[in-house]
Formats: sequence, C-alpha cells, structure tokens
Amino acid sequence: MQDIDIISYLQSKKELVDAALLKFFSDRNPFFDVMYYSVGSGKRIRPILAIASYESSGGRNIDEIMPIACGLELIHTYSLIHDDLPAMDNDDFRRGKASAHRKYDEATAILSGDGLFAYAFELFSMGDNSPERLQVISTVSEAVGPKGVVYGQVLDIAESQEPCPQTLRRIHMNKTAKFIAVSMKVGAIMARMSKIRLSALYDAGIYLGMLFQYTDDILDVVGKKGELGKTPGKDEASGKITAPAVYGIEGARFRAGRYAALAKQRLSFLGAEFNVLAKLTDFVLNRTY
Ligand code: GRG
Repeated sequence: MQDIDIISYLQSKKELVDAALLKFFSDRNPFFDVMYYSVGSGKRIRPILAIASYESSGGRNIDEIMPIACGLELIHTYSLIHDDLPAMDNDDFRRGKASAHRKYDEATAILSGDGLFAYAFELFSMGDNSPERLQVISTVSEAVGPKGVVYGQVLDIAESQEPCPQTLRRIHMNKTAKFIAVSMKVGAIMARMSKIRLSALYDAGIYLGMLFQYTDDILDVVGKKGELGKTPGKDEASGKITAPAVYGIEGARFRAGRYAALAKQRLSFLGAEFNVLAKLTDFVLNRTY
C-alpha cells in the first residue's frame, strides 16, 4: 500500500463530501437554506471515516456510500445545533459563526435539528432495499439514540456528578465514541465486510472515538477554540466532567496516546488497506483544531 499524505487525503475527501452535501441542499424549499447554514462547514470527520472504511473494505462505488456519509454529518450537525441551545450548553458560536439559535431564533434552531435528523434517514434509505442498508439504519439509530448520543448528552448536562473516571468514560463513550465507531462500521457494512472483521473495526472505532473526545477536551483548555468564537476553558469553568478535569492535562494526553495505540492495534489486525485509518488516528492524536 502506498504511503498516504493524510492532510491531502482529508482535504480531498472533505471536498467530495462538501459537494455532495451542497447537492442534497440545492433546489429545495427555503427551509433547506436555513438548515444548510449550520451544515455549511465542519471537519466532516464522520463522513470521511465512513468513506475511508468503505474503501478500505473494498467498496468501489462512492455513490453507494456518499448519501450515508452525508446523513451522518446531518445527524452530527443536528446534535451540535441542539447542544448549543440555551437549555443545553448555551453557546453563541459554532463552527466559526453565530450558532443557529443566535442567527435565527430558538424555534428555528430546534426545527433545523428536527429536519436534519429526518432528512438523514431519507439519505440513508436512498438506493436499493438491501439487508446491508437496513443494518446501516438500525446500527446508526442505536448509536445516536437513547443507548448512545442522547444518553451521553443526558449525562453530560446532569448536575452534581463526581468527576471520576467511570463517569467520564460513560459520557465519552455515549456522547462521542459510539457515533464515531458506527461511522466507520457503516462504511464496512456497505462494503459487505464479514461479522468478525466488523467487530474488530467497531472496537477500533470506539478507541478512536474516545481519543477524539479526549483531544476535544484537551483542545478546549489549550487549543485555539477562541479563534472560532468559542470561549476557551468554558467546559472546565462550568464544572463539566472532562478528561483534563479528571486526569489533568498531562494525564489526559497520556491516555489519549493509549487510545490511539489501541485503535491502531485493532486496525493492524484488519490489514494494510486500513493504513489510512491508522494515519487518521495519528492525525486525531496530534490535531490542533
Ligand atoms: C440524537 C444526535 C442526537 C443529538 C441529541 C444535543 C445532543 C442530543 C447531543 C450532543 C452531543 C455532542 C455535542 C457531542 C459532542 C461531540 C463532539 C466531539 C463534537 C465536535 O465534533 P467535531 O470536532 O466538530 O467533529 P465539527 O464542527 O468539525 O464537525
């Protein structure tokens, strides 16, 4: 397998995802423009993971995976819009501009989230009625609903919790890791990966997802979130249970490195085609945004 420049790889896949998203939001009713305001930027990590694992698993038809990849980004965007609402994290900025409820109003932001969630499932259902597609729909619903992201958010906003390793792990696992893992899994499902390999890939995705949230927490303290209009250290100041709050910055960095190693160990089991995901893991470990 040839050596991959991960930065160019991420850039080229992001461009493909951005173009597909634009297409899914063009020439529809005016509310699509309102929803697209929030969709309009972002790193596109989840769709890129779906595409990378589809291609690493032998998938060759990008049109088969792209609507699914875009659907993941819509659910992610929906979670960010609702996370920013005054009833939740109450953030005025997102992705370098005014958050949806600040740009429009709360009702519009709530409805944007509702619309993106339903539209995601329309995209997942596009194409044939294969058993793989049904598996994608059930796998994603499980990961983002009350057994996954929704539960993670419930725990994240709950007050007076002990900042202990168990609570931190439960929040990170549900809020972030399961969704990241499933983004990888759906790509492999669509490329018809065997069950035993799917399980190794999912485990790699969980470790990558934990790593992703650790680096997100670390960047909140030492990163450049302020440049995006965010308040650096906001999580820390509001008493949120974050990796640095539980382990300190150095402890959190050390554990992030361990998650990266575990993810790469599982990926190596899957073979050289998954090298791109190992590189992506290193990118997440060292990311500055
Ligand atoms: C059912 C999906 C769903 C949501 C309802 C509001 C809510 C419940 C959940 C919020 C969960 C949340 C905000 C998790 C944070 C995950 C995270 C690390 C976000 C940052 O992701 P990036 O860095 O952001 O990929 P960009 O902007 O680059 O896409």
